[in-house]
Amino acid sequence: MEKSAEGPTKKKVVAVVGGGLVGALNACFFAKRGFEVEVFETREDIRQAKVVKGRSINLALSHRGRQALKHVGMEEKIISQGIPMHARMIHSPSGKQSPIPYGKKGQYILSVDRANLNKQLLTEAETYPNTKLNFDHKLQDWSAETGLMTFVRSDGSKDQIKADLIVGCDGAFSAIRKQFLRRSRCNYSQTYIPHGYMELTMPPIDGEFAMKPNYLHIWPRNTFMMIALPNLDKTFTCTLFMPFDDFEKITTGDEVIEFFQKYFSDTIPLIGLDALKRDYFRLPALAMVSVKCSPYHIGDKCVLMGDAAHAVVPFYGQGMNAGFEDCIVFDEVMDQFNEDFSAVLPEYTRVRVPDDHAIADLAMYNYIEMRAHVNSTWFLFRKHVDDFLHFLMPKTIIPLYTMVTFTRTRYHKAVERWHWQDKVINRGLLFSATGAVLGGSYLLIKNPPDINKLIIPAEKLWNRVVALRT
Ligand code: FAD
Ligand code: EGU
Repeated sequence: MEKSAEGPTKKKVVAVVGGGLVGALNACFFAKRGFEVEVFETREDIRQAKVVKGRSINLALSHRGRQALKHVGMEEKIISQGIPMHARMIHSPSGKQSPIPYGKKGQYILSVDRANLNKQLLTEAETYPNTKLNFDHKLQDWSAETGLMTFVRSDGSKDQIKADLIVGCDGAFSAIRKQFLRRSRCNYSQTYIPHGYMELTMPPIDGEFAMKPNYLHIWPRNTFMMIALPNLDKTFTCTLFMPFDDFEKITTGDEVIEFFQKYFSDTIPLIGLDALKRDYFRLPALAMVSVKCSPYHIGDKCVLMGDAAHAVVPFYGQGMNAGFEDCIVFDEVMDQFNEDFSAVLPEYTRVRVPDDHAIADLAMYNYIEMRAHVNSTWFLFRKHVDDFLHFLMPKTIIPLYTMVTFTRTRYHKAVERWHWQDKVINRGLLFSATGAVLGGSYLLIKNPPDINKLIIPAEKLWNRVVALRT
């Protein structure tokens, strides 16, 4: 099929490469504008497939992602199948659980099922008569000069297709992006972090959630960390983050139990001894990569969005949210420049690169901070300090995660403001010791400490305050 030969009266053809979360959503955005949309996806139709393999079973959906869904009329449908998480639940090594709300009532994030979200978006894209989904189409190569794309199918056959615009939504290992790297003045960097992740399922107990459902459960243990998000079937998906070296050190079922006994003992009866011994070895730990590039476009022919443009480490829960926001930003620029690709594409790069790079940096920063010194005491302490400062100066100090998670403040502006707030806080610390006294009292009222345990931890905390301020 030769799509560009369909004559001048036809609406332009947009090829969306990748039918993952961002590709499927983008198909809706372009279809809504009336383009002829062709989606090309390597995998078979996941709505028909029996087992859907792939990473991360559920995801945290927040404001930016929701706004994008709203643009295509999908917000209500998706949130009705998500589980609200109003707070984090911090699990200490002793098994003590402490909730920390995300914000005021009504400020919550949602745990959504990746496969279900992807299926719903594909089905929505298909409701537009001007959209066609092509599964079992793996992009092998394309030409930046002619825009000709070559797809291979599982039977070995090939398809060659042209489009007016190619939208690369083919994920962190994007085949579309490969052509960008061969061009002059294209920047690219990729970093694998030393940590891997492994997903474990916590089944329901007597037909009910094994832990409180409306929380993002966190076990912060410096270099090790576990996170659990609830699913509609009353299971939790627990994600264990740990350096690959440590994953490899554990080689027997007994060693798994020993390790969990030491760091996550409260979860052993909930996941189940036998399940734990078995599931730990079912799949190897998976890698996490951070990718940055710029520009995001080639001429008026091709543009990258989602992980293809910016894979971020998951330590801010923003990868999908940022990719969904890419779609809104592109849509806004399309309005501004009357769908003239030769103007829209450079402008999209200009406005979006600084923001995507900012969230990539923030996620990496949080990864480094968490593994360096975030145990459960520190996590609780930091969040209470942030909340207290916000409580003291609600207009001046807004926690970073609030700007990132609950607003559409441009990511790079959120970072700028965060640095500025830090300066204000430092000045406050310098000129008034009362702040510290008030902060201390606030913490004491919120968490009456065990006096016997207070003396040494207080000193440790102070060392960390010093470390943080330098
Ligand atoms: P993908 O989801 O990777 O989709 C790419 C699609 O392109 C796939 O369907 C693939 O089959 C297809 N494809 C690939 N190559 C080709 C080709 N050559 N030809 C045709 N098709 C191709 N984000 C959040 O917002 N919140 C979270 O809580 C969160 N948690 C995460 C936890 C973990 C452990 C990880 C690893 C990530 C997490 N993320 C989270 C990030 C999120 O998963 C990604 O940002 C998101 O999936 C990106 O979507 P995408 O459509 O750009 O890429
Ligand atoms: C990691 C893996 C807590 C899902 C960052 C918070 C994440 C998620 C946090 C994963 C953390 C870390 C934030 C949200 C969210 C917190 C956030 C991280 C969802 C700063 C499925 N992170 N995640 N920050 O504040 O803003 O609760 O796999 F442990 S949601 Cl690492 Cl808000």
